[in-house]
Amino acid sequence: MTPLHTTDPDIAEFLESELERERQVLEMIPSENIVSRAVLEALGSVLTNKYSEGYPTKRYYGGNQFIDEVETLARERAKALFSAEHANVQPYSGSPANLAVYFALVKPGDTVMGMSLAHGGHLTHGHKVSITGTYYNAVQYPVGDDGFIDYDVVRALALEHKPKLIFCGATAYPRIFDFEKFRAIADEVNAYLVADMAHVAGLIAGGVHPKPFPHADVMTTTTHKTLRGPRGAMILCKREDRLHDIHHAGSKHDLATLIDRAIFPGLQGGPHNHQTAAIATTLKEAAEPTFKTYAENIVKNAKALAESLLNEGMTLVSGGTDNHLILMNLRPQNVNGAVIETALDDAHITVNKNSIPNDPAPPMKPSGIRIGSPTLTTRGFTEDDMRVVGQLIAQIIKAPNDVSVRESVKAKVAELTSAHPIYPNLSYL
Ligand code: DSN
Repeated sequence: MTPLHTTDPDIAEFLESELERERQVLEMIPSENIVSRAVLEALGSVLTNKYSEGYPTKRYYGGNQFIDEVETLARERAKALFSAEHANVQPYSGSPANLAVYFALVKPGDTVMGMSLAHGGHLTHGHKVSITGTYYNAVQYPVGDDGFIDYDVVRALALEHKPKLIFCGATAYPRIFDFEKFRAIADEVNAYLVADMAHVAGLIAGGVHPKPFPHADVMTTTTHKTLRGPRGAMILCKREDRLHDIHHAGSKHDLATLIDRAIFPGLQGGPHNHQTAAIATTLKEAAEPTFKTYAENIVKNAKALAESLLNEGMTLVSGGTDNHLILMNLRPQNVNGAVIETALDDAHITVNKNSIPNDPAPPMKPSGIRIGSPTLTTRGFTEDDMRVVGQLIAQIIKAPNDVSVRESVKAKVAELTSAHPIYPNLSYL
């Protein structure tokens, strides 16, 4: 039982450096978070030692009595939290989870529809370089000129192309999804409705974003974003395949079985049991009343940040936010997102460059940045703190090459991070 810092001091050093980096920066990438000590413990556990291909009580390996308990608990907690009839907690991450849904529900060459990556969607919603845009006939819907989903446009595209599967969900969309409207469109063309809620799963769990069920057939989500768990994913679904006679006539499987079989043996081998345990712990934390407060604060903080940026003269896609993220249009400042990402990084504020809808600039030098509130909210930042953060970000945007501005922002960041410390007793050395 030699400790890491003795066995592999190089890696221990890198872990310590990353821990220090996380302590010192304002981490504002909206898809990131800071997990609890309990989640870290479950993730770093002996469960990584075990093979358990299959599902609880139906495994291809012996010795799975405790793994079965862990996975069953994770599934039950997921179902309860998201009002789902069935849960699969084995997807390694979000992209395989989405791929399994395609594999379960449609055939190569079938028409599918999702939000365009360039308008805030995800690669796996049918982008042309993704397997999902290569093996399937993927139709992509945009957002309207106001930055909001235009449900009339989504409907018109659906009626024109008749997709068998419609994805809703996004990675850079600051507004609420209307599942009822999506379902009405899906019903008109007999399509399955899949809600990829990776970004807002924690907001759904905390009651500050509508739930996809009962409108969606399937919900996918990663577990490491607003839900504040380990890297991983889940697929939640209805049990019944309501379109069985139209799309799966002859199959003896219900929807839940189609999904389970798509994950294993369709796409994956042995589940990552340490990840499953950490997901179970995450779901327990997310069911606590304190998590509801956390989710409310994520949205309040994002709104306070948006307000502060607007006061500084910044331009936000859709004019603001209803959730945990802000998509800023930097074109009026005549600077690209890559330059600002680097300048903010140097000032210890971490964001990511991002395309804006109808962006004339290329993806590596896009016209926007994406900023989120989940991590700072975990650290205990208040709305007042977020207003200060908005001013700091604006100072950098207004003078990206000014070294003295950068140094003064960095000093203010150090004050804010010391006022809201993380992992006080953790060390890898
Ligand atoms: N890469 C994730 C994000 O940052 O939004 C989406 O998968």
